[in-house]
Amino acid sequence: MINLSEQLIKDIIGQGVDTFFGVQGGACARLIENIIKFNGKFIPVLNEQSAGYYAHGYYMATKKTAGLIFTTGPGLTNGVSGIAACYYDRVPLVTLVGQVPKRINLADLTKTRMVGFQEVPHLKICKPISDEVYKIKSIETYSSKRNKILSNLKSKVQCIEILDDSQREKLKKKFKVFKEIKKKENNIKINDSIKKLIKNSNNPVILLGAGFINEIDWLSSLKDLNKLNIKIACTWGGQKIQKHIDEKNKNFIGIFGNHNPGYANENIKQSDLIISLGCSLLQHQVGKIHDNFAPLAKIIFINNDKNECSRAKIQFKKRLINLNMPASSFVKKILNLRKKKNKLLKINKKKNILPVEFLTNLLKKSKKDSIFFSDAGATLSWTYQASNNLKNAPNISTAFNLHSMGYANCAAIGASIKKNNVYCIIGDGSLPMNNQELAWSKKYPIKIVVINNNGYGIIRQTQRMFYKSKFYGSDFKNKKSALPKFNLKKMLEQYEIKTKIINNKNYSNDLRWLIKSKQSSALILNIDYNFEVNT
Ligand SMILES: Cc1ncc(C[n+]2csc(CCOP(=O)(O)OP(=O)(O)O)c2C)c(N)n1
Repeated sequence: MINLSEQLIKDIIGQGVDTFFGVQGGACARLIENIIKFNGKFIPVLNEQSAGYYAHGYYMATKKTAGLIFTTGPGLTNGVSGIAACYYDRVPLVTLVGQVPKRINLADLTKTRMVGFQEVPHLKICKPISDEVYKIKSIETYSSKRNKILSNLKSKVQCIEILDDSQREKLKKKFKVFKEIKKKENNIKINDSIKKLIKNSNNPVILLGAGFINEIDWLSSLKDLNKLNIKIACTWGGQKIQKHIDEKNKNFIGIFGNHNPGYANENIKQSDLIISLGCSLLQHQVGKIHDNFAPLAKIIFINNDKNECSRAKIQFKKRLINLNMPASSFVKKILNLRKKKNKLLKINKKKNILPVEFLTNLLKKSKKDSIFFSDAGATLSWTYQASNNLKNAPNISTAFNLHSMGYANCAAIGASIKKNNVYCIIGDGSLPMNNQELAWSKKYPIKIVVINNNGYGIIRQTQRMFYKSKFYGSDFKNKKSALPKFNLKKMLEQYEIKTKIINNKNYSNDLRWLIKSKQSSALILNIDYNFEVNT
């Protein structure tokens, strides 16, 4: 008979979760042995923090859940940011963490800090950043949780702690083959007042978010929405719809949000009805003051998560109607409602600064089906502004909600395990955060663009606005608190990444070189220290 750790891994791999990221350790070595035994893949990352970012990128590129494997104590505590990145973006994930054996797993019981070596309360730490947490301390506990764990693999962020001695427990009888239970279709009715709002509004805008594109049938919903003849904008999390927009489609007005000044935001300001499909309408989308977002509009808020529905109601009060249902069911019920023509606004296009112009060209010229990951700070906003310059830009992902530095190079490598032409766009401030992972870029090639403005550009922008330009800890020259100097080119070349530096606007040859490169390559774009993101 097999033991419990073998059963757990066999079950998870059996459900198609066959790729795991993590770092070795005494309490998880057995789990890793079993991953290999059952033909899964274990990719040993170099710092647990990046494991969740790899899994995030892997999911963004493939829509497949990955697993994380951590040892007790520092293994798990290091891994927290990566788990959080997945949790806040609803990227399904299963984290497996070892724990000391039962007889010394006593810190909780004795109300002391630690009894076993590296005994840390993993589940207490992970509970707020997971949909579900489980302590597996016997065959019985696994047996009672097994259906739930396996049913949730494709949709939830789960953390499973398994005690060292339970991993070794031998099964006395075989588990039954797991069968997934199908969820019931949601059948909420759309009442007449909602239909009337849609029929009679003069200037409606549909907003599509990550929740919309996470639904299986989102492409057919998008086709249906085009028949409605209503303007469509997307959030950063819904950016993937851009690739599916016809060049001639006038209804698509671009990406909206706090860092995306332009056409979509202007239209939303004047709209009298917002139909939000799978968006969260959180601060980075609507700003800090809810009354200022689409001030003239009623809001129909469609979301799969009932807690998000109640939260949005509290924030937008009377003018928001919430419906807890999938976007696709809502779309089916409102087809053929609108005959009115759209009012399209005219606005003057702003001139692009160098990073936005460069990134626009990169997105435009990159090969079809390229996948982009952008990191944090001004670099991220400029990436989205570049994508907003194009009608059908390629897919761009980021750690949308956690916004963690050092995400994009890890996520890009995670995606490169299965896909070609994967790009990482990252600031010079963020590259050092997880640069050790670049060691993997030899096996899993990525194309890197470093936007170099000598430090943390977006932080200096905040410091300029609110702290009288004291750039403590955000550049390399402040006398009282400067960042330590490092050499970007050498950092990249240390990992055998071919690297070129761009100092001016004549970058077209270098851009072509990056797009064509087969092995990992990088361009460092040196830009003005003072460039800002206009909001
Ligand atoms: C892990 C983490 N630490 C700190 C921050 C706060 N933060 C946001 S952007 C940023 C600076 C990013 O600098 P860089 O990557 O060079 O981008 P730039 O703004 O210069 O384009 C900092 C420190 C963060 N988002 N994530």
